[in-house]
Amino acid sequence: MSRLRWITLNSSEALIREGEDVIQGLEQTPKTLPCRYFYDDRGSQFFEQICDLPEYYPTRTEQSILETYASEIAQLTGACELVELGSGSSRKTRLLLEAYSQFSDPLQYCPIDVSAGILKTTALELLHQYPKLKLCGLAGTYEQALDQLPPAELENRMLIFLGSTIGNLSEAEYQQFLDRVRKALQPGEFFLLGVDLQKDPAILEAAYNDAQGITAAFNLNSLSHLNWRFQGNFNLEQFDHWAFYNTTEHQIEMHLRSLVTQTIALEALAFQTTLQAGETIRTEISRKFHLPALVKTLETYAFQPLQVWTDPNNWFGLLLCQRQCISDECP
Ligand code: AVJ
Repeated sequence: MSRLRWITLNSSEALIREGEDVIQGLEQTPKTLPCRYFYDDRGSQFFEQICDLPEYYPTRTEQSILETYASEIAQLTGACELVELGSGSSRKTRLLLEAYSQFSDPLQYCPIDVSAGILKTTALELLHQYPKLKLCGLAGTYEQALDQLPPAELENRMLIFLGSTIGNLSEAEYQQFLDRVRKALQPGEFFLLGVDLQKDPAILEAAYNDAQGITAAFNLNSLSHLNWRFQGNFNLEQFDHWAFYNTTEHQIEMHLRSLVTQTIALEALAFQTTLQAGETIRTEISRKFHLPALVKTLETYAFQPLQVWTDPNNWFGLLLCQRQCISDECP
């Protein structure tokens, strides 16, 4: 029997809606773009480079927390199927796979990512590395994946969402997301969440304005992606990367600033809009969390935090939660 299964969730209906959210974002004031357009195959490669930058502390900090506590996490949950949202190269998840391979045979892992390219490369690598591993790769968005999660093959499962990607959601999207996760999981199942914490703005701003300009290239690449995908005419030389910490909202904002007044067309969407010189498109927010407030919110969505881990600087948090019963779910 094959150890690898693929599920592609990109329905044609979803593709149409994706184009619509580009238009919707560009019609707003200020203009915005959904940040998942960063993650085409090239963008995912840029992101991998970001993770290794000296200024970008989140990846290595979360990695160090996982190095210390992966086996404790596995002990707390016992054998379970691992489902990961936004798995990318699964580099941090390998620590969990190591820890769970002591309990689980077969070891069941479902990586989910919008970038089918990185998903495939990673899946093949992992199968080679872990002989006990059974993989079920899902190419699609978080919304699609959570709504259409295949039934668990093992008795228990843990949904993994690392890298503080939850910080990319606006307050409303964040609430909707937690509600979806609650519905996707059975009482007793686990949710492992990694979040970037509030800290000195200088450290935050450096992390999104690296000296080598990789974050800028990553930001600009979303325009190349739109050009390719929707026959756009963005000229990357007419835009600058701009990232800063918004202290009121506790979030990093990444923008692309138009250097000239220009009209942008996305031919495949029959859409055009004008950007003034100096006008920006906000391409990402990255919210920074306050642990006690986050714990309260999770509790209101029926997630009981079992354990919260941080690094010695308190820069990053990792929370293991268990889905509780609500109302009449449990006898
Ligand atoms: C891993 C998606 C959460 O917001 O820090 C890195 C993406 N953007 N540098 C983040 C990102 C700019 C990253 N996420």
